[in-house]
Amino acid sequence: MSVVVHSLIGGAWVTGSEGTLTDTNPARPDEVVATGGRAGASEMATGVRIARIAANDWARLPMSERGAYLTRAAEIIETNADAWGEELTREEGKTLAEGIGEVRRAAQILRYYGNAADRESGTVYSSPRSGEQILVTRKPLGVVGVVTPFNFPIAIPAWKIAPALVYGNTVVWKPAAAVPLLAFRLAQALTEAGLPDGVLNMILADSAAGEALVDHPDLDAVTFTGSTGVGRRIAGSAAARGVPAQAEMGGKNAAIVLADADLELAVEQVMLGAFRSTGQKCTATSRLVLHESIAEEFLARLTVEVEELRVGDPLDPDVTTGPVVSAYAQQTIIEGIDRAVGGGARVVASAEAPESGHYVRPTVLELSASTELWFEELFGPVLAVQRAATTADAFRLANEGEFGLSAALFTQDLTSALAGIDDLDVGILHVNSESAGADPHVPFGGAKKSGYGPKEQGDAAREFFTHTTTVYLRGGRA
Ligand code: UN1
Repeated sequence: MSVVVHSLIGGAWVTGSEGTLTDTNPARPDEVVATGGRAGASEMATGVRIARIAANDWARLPMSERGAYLTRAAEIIETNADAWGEELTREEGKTLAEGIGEVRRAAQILRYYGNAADRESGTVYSSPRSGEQILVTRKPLGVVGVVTPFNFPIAIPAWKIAPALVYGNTVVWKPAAAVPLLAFRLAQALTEAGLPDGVLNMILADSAAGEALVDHPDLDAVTFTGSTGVGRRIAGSAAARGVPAQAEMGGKNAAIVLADADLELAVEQVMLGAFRSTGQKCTATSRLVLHESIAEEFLARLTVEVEELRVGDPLDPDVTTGPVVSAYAQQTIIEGIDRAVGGGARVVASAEAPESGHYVRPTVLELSASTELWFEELFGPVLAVQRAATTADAFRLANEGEFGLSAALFTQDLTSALAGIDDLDVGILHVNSESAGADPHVPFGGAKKSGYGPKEQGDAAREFFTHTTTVYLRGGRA
């Protein structure tokens, strides 16, 4: 039951002109989940032109009316959560519970931005002159290019597109080539919600056409989530044209378990952080720093849990861990594990995985020094461990490397928690919970080289998707 998907350009469903797109199931690579036409650079240019035409009327609608489209789309998404969640699982590979959960999360994100008009949308300052007030009002940027990754096929698009739209921008969106079906579903939901033609243009294309989009001279801003290399290139291209860019890139997120931690809780949360979604989250736990006094016991408990992981078809409700997204990802991750083992890493634990399908054995590796696996993001179910003699040492190990997206600190001691808040150089810190997860109303994004430009979500999204006009307002001669 393969679905035919289309791009959305100017309110019309369009079959891309650059050949065929085939969306397969990473658990069963010969199963086709969706097919359609692949678009190219010329469709990107058309999308930008149409988004520009639509921008003026859209920006002039009251924010509450723009938000109402998002709220209606949220209802449509929620109604279809089970069916679309299953489709998500079939094209991306996360478990069915996570697939359905992600679709619901997208609805929640749309609902949050749907209510943006109920929240503060500018600031009033007092003036040093009588008879005057100073207002800071917010205005849309114009046309925004949106480029999204495979690993959250509907939630990440929702958290970029919803704020872009509600703050009055029009959008040209290139979803990841691996997940066209959920992109089509989100575009369908917004279209069925009555979104005016041309406000959202969703173009199914490969990365070459994506480059044509992000380099397009008529975009007013670009927002991207994905690999570090691509993010930096997009940021450079946007900077050269003088337009803002937001890039959410790599992570190598540490869980730090201190001597006094609740080990049962920490093991449970590290398992979730490292292996849910098969480790394919930029916020996944890929490093583990253990205080040496609890390291043996922690690894023994962790090993029991890892060996109980059930890797297989993510539609099977007993399965805990699905495939990775592609044969290429599978090969890259396995090579990363092999290189670490070749370099002396000790295999602490691993789980069985099926032969056919893009599976990787979930693996925990202990390193004796900060070697490649401590720094390189593999984006799979691989956890690198080191031990630390002191809390300060643990924080130092966690801070190594160029990334600083999220961390999880396990301690019951308030002094240590406060020290972690001060010393851990990350954009998101979880104290006694796993490193992944994000609520729509609070800032999301990384420190160091994990993020470029303003953060996402909540008020941070408003910062990125608007510019301000400072108004010195007087009634006339004072
Ligand atoms: C989450 O942790 O639930 O690409 C969200 C990613 C992140 C989103 C993580 N931008 O994995």
